[in-house]
Amino acid sequence: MLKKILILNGPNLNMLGRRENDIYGIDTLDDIKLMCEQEAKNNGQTIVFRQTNIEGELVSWIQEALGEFDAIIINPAAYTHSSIAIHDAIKAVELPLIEVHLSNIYKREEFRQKSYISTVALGVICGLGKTGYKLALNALAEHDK
Ligand code: CA2
Repeated sequence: MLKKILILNGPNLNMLGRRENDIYGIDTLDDIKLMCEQEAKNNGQTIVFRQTNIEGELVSWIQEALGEFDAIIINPAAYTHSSIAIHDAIKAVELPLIEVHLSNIYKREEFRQKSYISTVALGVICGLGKTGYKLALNALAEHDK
């Protein structure tokens, strides 16, 4: 079982619950963090939950996860659709990683329908709101059991 999980969140996710509630729901990122802490506890996992608006910070955190964490859950937000740097970092560390999106990116604008992350992810969850984070933790708890 993959026990130590790093959960990363990209740009503007710190705004959750304040705007665009119709797309992203009413929960704040702190609410999602609390839900993840609860789920991880039930699963016997430990988590570190982070958010940044800076692409390079995500790259550094992914690199630093090597030897520190068993797996990564990431919502790269808008960098999903543009970041070769995040793609390369994920490929380099070879840690199991689940890509999560609150919204169904395939039902939205065409520019959101391309992910640079999916090809280096173990799995992808989108369109299920905050439940996607919970499902990702549960999938990692089951992985390689
Ligand atoms: O559906 C998702 O989780 C996304 O990763 C969210 C990103 C978006 O760029 C991706 O295409 C899909 C945007 C997060 C921004 O969240 C906001 C929340 C409230 C107000 C403004 C932005």
